[in-house]
Amino acid sequence: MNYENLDQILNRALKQIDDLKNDAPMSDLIDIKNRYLAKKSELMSILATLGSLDPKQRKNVGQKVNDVKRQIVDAIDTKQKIIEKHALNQKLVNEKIDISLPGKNYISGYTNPFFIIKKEITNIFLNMGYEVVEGPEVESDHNNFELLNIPKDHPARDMQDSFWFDPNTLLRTHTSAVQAHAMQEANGKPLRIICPGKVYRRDNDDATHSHQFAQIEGLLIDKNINMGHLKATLELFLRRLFGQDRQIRLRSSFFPFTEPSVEVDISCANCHGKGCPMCKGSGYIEILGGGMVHPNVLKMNGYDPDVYSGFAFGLGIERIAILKYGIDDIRRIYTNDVRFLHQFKKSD
Ligand code: FA5
Repeated sequence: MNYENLDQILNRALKQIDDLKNDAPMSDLIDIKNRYLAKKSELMSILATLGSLDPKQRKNVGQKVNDVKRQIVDAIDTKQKIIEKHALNQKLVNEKIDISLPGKNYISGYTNPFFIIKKEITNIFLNMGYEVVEGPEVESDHNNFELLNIPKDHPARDMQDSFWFDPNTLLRTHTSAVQAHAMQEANGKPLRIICPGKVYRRDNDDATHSHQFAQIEGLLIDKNINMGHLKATLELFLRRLFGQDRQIRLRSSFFPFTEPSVEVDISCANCHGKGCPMCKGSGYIEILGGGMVHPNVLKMNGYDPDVYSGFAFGLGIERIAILKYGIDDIRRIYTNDVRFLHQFKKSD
């Protein structure tokens, strides 16, 4: 074996490595590496012939080949670092950030007034010792109407036309439907719950009506409960929500599941009961319905009406939001326009 050959290989390899420009693609360096160090390269084929040499020659040639190989490997490593460093510097120059440019102004969302009011109402009742209970939105006719003392063909059904799946299944028309579930689960024991949730009615959408809206039902059952408890509870609730100076007024009304039944009005924030355009001259604004749980409802749901009595009430969350924030159209609550939501930043 001729050492000159090996020197030639080394010189050629070092020159090719050296000639590579700093911005050369890494694949060019890999090509050189394959050319000189791959199994079938000239240098490696010499290694393969070592076995046929006599021992002395084998040792000398072996050392020389390894020496050439190490020098080529070192040169490739050094070049690789140079190419990588160059590429990184190039990247840093190209991706330089001009921090003097104005930033992007992202508009963040704000809590919808619906959720602000729902949370406020829920917290008021939680503080009064009520528990939050939920029920299904797809209900049976039995729970939505019959167990609430609204038998088939009762005219009160007309006020709450709904979306039916079949003659016995519908989207619930009010959260009062949760009453039956809760009472039967309580198994004749005292009960103090609120039930927030979506309800559905075939109402035409306008500024104050939506075909899908949300209610909160309240239900309290215990011994010796009377109208005074209902009035005091609602007064406390409405004053906490709207302010201590607000007066409430109970007007007699009708719901098949409460007897007596009431509509509850709150004194107008604008005129404090004197009468103004906002309250259409009456001084009061209607806010919710309620009453004493009808003995039939107690009986049908497992309570002895001679021992237990209770009150119930139901309110529309969106309507309360409209009143509290002076919103002109219920549909604004559903469309999530950022310009509308932006006004509720402080309440967030
Ligand atoms: C009821 O739904 C009774 N279940 C409430 C009740 C519960 C009475 C327990 C007695 C005892 P009413 O149909 O009035 O009642 O509806 C209650 C509230 O829901 C209304 O005061 C109003 O705020 C709201 N509401 C009714 N219809 C709509 C609608 N289409 N869009 C938005 N809110 C509505």
